[in-house]
Amino acid sequence: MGGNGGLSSGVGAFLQQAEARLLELGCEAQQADWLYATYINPDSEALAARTYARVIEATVELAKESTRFAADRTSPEETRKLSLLRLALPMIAPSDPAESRELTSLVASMQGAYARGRHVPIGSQDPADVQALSRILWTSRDPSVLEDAWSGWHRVGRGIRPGFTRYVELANRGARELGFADTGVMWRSKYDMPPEEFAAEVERLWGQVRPLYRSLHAYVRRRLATTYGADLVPVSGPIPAHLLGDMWAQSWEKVYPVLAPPGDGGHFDLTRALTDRHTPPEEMVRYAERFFTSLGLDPLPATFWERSMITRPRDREVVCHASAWSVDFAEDIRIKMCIEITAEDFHTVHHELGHNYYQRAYARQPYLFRDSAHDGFHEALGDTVALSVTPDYLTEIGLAPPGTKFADDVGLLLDRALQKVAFLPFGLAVDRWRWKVFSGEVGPADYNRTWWETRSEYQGVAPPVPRGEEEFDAGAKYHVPANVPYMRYFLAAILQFQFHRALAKQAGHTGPLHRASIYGSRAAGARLRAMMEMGQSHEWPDALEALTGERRMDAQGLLEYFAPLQQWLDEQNRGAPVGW
Ligand code: X8Z
Ligand code: ZN
Repeated sequence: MGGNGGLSSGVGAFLQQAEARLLELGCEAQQADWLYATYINPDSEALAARTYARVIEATVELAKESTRFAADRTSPEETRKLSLLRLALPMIAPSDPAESRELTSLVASMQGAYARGRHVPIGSQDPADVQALSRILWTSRDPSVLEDAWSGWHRVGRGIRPGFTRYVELANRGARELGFADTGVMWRSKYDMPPEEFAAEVERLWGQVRPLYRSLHAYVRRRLATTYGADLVPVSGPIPAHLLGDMWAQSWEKVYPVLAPPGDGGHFDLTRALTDRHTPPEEMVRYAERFFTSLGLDPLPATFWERSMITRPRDREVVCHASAWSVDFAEDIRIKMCIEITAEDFHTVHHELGHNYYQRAYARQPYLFRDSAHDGFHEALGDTVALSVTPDYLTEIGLAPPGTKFADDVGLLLDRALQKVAFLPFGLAVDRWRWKVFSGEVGPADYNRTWWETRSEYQGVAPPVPRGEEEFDAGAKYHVPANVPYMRYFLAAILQFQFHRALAKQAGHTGPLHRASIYGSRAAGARLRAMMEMGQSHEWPDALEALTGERRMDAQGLLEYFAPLQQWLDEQNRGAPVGW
């Protein structure tokens, strides 16, 4: 046997053992984390932290060991696996066991603090959680009620700040042991390109969509000023964050009724349609499952229905923020959600099943390839499918009775833009801020000021009341205490339109992109499946090409989708201030 073959089999055996060990520890950690997230108590918290620490310890050990294999002596597949070892986790702890336990305990306890957050709203006796407070943000048009719900929820950040500060320190120490300058650099290194190039790539994509966002922002600001008065909504400054119908001002569709194009009387209310027919939570999931099976994908396994958590249990504390799981990295897929019967959750169920269908499609890959091409792909999948929830689709499945009057195209597109275009700068701002925190450019003394500077810069929104450093408003957004990287959602918000455009073409759609639905298209489903089955085995441009024929992320699909709206917004905004 030649030297090359010998070394190569050395690396083969190493990877085989590494993957087996990580799979076993990974399953254990998933099981403990599932128990924790669906039954928060000190024991489940300790177990979740301990099992996660074990995964990190093993990953670090293996990643360090892997440096003994010279890259020129390994096959491309082996080389990719070796580099993925270092990037597999969103957090690396220092190798000191006490510090590693401290870090994973901190993350578990920050998540717990977030889940336990409560505020008694004005006019109520009962503590309300983030879902109930969010509902006030959607429905009330009374600025003082909105401000109270907003400030009340954001107080949760105060208790999260000390843990977060220490977490930044420890997670950075861990990332450095693996050769990254800090945790932010580690996050940016997961995109098959140098981390600096990724930061520039994100800015390029933002540049493509920024004019559309600014047009939308200007229109929304002017209409909100009509509702709330110029005292509250400045003519040319940032919009107060509590008036946009969402706790984080990240998607604005809840305020559609006050922004609707003049004369639009035909807005179909999906929430109303679902509640009128007393849709049970399980049926919400069935709607989404039927969409995926219409594409030729398999029905969900029986265990999905037995093991998922789809409503908030009455007797215990849980993490309600929606998520999708593959507990054994194979067939044991589940969702965890506190489903409410709303249009938003109808959409979120599609989002979560997108994760599950992706997880199941790549389950036959070797362990280290069981992930999406990049994390934006994972987040985009279900949203892509949900873009096909069009008036024609709703009519076809009987959720909208025949003859339902829908809003005209501008109305529909405005509603969609409030969900998707409004989201873009928020999706960007969260990690633009965290990257600076991890790099040390922003220290704890400036956390809150810079959080609002970043949000103001990208989103053009401002806090409703002055915020000092005793607050920690970033901590009031789930993904910050839970250590979930956020740039993935920005990428997904763009990719889903690129996917949708390619799949609509596969499905034989002609005409405007926003009317396309891929429901029932086996051809589109086959494309989707082929891409999902690749998992992380190839660099993401290969996966993108398999689905779309293109190798670059591109916002052109999004711009094409919203083109009629862009034109309409420009007409509406003529002569009015744009920007902040
Ligand atoms: O966190 C989520 C999903 C789970 S991955 C419900 N999303 C982001 C958020 O809620 O902030 C989906 C859209 C953005
Ligand atoms: Zn998701």
